[in-house]
Amino acid sequence: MSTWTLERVVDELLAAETERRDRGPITDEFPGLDIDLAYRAQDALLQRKLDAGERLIGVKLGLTSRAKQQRMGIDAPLTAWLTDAMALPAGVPAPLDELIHPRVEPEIVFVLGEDLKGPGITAARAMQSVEAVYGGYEIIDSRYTDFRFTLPDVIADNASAGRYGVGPVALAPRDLDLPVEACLVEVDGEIVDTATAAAVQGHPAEALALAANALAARGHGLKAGWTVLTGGITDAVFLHPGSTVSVHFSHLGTVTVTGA
Ligand code: OOG
Ligand code: MG
Repeated sequence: MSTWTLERVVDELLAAETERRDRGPITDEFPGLDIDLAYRAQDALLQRKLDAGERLIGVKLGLTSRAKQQRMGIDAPLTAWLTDAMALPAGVPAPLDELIHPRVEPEIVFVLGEDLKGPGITAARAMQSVEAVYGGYEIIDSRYTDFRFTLPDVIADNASAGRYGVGPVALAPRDLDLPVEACLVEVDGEIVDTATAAAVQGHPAEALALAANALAARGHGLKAGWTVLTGGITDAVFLHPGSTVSVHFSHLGTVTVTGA
């Protein structure tokens, strides 16, 4: 067996994604994969996608709510990259034949009107850079079997990023009391979870500030026009063929995705 290198981490994760197969945690075989190296792998994986023609369109946060942290057994938030290939337009079914074991989670989504770069960004400052707030969902699709991973594993795996979609309503930050914005998750007509956006770090703007500061430490900034997924508000639900997940937000409308 060849030795583990950063490039091999990227090769194996990309192969799992394109061949639609899950695998054991890389840290089981490569304990030297620490958080720093994992972020370098995440950046290298992004670069491969950009080289293949995808466009960088934003960032996502992971594990920003207690519900997500408890489910995954990791209590530290992380950041990852969004490309245009991940965006699922409204009404387009989720392509289950391209995914491994997709799960859907509700998210507050920001679109930035100006650049935002740490360090020292507060939630209030972060919110000034937000042009529009949407209710959305993310389809996570870990490349690891049973979504079992350590923090470096999930960082290298671009935080399980799969697809995402945004709802029909865009509001300016001042037109919304974001922490009390409620969401209700429904699977085929059955309500399976409810929460308010305060579940995300007390306020999703805290998650945006966290991303700006964490990315700055690695030399990156967020750009005007970028989309930011602030992290799952509730636990994620599996998306099965023919099944529909709807997320109803109190002011941000309803967003729906069906597994095809
Ligand atoms: C890790 C990705 C988490 C979120 O919103 O918390 C994430 C996972 O749960 O597989 O996207
Ligand atoms: Mg998410």
